Amino acid sequence: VNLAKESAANAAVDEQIHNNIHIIGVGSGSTIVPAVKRIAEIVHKNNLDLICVPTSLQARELILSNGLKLGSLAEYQELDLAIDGADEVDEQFNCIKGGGGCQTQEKLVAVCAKRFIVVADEKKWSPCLGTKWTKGIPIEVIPIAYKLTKKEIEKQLGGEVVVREGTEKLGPVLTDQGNFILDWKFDPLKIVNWFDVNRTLKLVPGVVETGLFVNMIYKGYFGNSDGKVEIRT
Ligand code: DER
Repeated sequence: VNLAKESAANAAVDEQIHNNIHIIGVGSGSTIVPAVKRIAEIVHKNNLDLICVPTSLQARELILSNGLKLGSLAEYQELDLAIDGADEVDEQFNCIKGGGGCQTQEKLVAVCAKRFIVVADEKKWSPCLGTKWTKGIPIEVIPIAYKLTKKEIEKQLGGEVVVREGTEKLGPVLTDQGNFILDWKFDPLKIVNWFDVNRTLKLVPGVVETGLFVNMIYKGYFGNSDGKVEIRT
């Protein structure tokens, strides 16, 4: 059991899930696992009417295996809440997501939610993006464009772009949408404005979505290894 993740997840769910919440987005990763477990406990105990929209195949499985009602973005475009993990969050609430390669559906669900909240180990809280999460910004690109997007991003923003390779499968990782992922390794000290960086990335032809969640977080729940939770808004 990871007490930091579990305490963050429980604090968020206990505060956010009640009978006025009917449709929620469910994120991806490891911290969302205790969150969904806690949601299921509350839903089953209080017989709440809750529909869960997934952000990945993993989230879909989590929803089903916890006996929760599954919804889709095709049916619901206005969610009451979305809960997800994060790879790094800075003091301006700029956030890197996509460590698990699900940032495209995660961002779609997050923008549909009235409130987007993140649950994470306190270690994800950072003075400057790129100093805690050093694997780069995940960027989903269509497969035929992976070389030209790599070149264009490096030309416009510097740094180094690496295609994310599978571990137990040869070749590039495929996202739930069947695309590739580029990880853009940048110099943290050179970035002035993450909104501008994200806009530049999104305008590169072939880019589908970035793992930069700028100015999207309503509230963050950060758990410590002693089980204490820092809540930040
Ligand atoms: O890949 C993702 O976006 C995940 O949500 C990630 O940001 C958090 O994963 P973790 O809860 O396993 O740290």
